[in-house]
Amino acid sequence: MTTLRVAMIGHGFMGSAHSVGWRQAPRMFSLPADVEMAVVVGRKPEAAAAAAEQWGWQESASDWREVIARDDIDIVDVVTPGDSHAEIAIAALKAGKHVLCEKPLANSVAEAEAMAQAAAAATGVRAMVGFTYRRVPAVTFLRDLIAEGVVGEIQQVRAAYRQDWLVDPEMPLAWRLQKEHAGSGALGDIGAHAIDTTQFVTGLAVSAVSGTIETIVKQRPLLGEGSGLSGTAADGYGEVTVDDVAIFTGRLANGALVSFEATRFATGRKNQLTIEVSGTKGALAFDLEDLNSLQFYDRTAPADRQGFTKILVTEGVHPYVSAWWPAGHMLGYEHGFSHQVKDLIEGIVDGTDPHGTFAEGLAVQRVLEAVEVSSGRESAWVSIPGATP
Ligand code: 4PW
Repeated sequence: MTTLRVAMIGHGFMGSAHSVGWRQAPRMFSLPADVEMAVVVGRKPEAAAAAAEQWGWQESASDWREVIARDDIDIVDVVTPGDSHAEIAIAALKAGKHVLCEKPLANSVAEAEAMAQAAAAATGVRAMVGFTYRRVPAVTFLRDLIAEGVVGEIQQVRAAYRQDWLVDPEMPLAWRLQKEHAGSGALGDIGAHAIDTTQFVTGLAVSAVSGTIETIVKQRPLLGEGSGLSGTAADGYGEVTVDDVAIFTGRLANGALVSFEATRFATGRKNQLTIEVSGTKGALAFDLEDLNSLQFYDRTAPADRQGFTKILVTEGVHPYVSAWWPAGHMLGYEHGFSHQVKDLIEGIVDGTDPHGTFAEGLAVQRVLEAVEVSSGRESAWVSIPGATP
């Protein structure tokens, strides 16, 4: 059996999540290739060595260019902030490596276009963007049910990603709050998931948007030590240069309307991605805070038996589930990262692109940019006489 050796560039919060995926997938699924966690790369040698030790990477390094040039590396996994995705992913594709890149694909449409072109031009090489929630079994199953026609014609969608980690005005200025590193704020970091999930489960592209983005807390303490979605403050304050909240309307290719919300100010909502798809025959809803289930409403059921019912997506017949525990046992956030690895390895061996292609990442990037363009146009607001502040 072929052995595929992985280099992971970056090792923050997403690096930990990806490491779990690389470690677990070959143990839980029978993959068509062996996978080796070869090297983890980080700018600070000591931190990269600690990450290698913690997650079981064979070695660590500090220069991603040297690692990408190595003949013994087959897959490059990019888990750095968005400002380096394009440079690393394009270099890796040109070097003939398969690439898994965290979302959003890039910090701009221009970068995402260059990445999609590089992926299309790289023959025999797979490129995948890490929209991990596609591979939560309930979300994959939701997509399958819609494709089967259980909701009929889609007439309306509600999609939201809500977190609350920025409600505290003293939460420091992490890289996710700096445009030069993150590209955008709630919009690109979590709104990208809401957009991608909508396009993925409905099979319909978002064709137009109208919306508003806003920064609620405009200055924050400078970051001392930081990791993931938390950090400690250093002296002084700095400018928040991204949005905290994005609220927008989208139109799908079939004409249906979508209400989107992406916010880090939803007090009490810790990490809630929700989607509800309403159609002529029924409706389906998913909530990441209850990720082992779907809600299904069947309009064709007898009138005296109608109402949303809960489907537990924990059985061997559901996507990905049979590889894990006996039926009825729950899965969590981290399993999506293993499912992502499974699909990528199978795609590499089959020579087919797993879903979540760079072209799909580019499609999301175009929607993100359109929301920012729309938000910049004051004409989108119509004032109410007598109510204007
Ligand atoms: O991709 C997203 C992250 O950047 C995640 O899925 C959730 O929001 C958790 O962290 C952020």
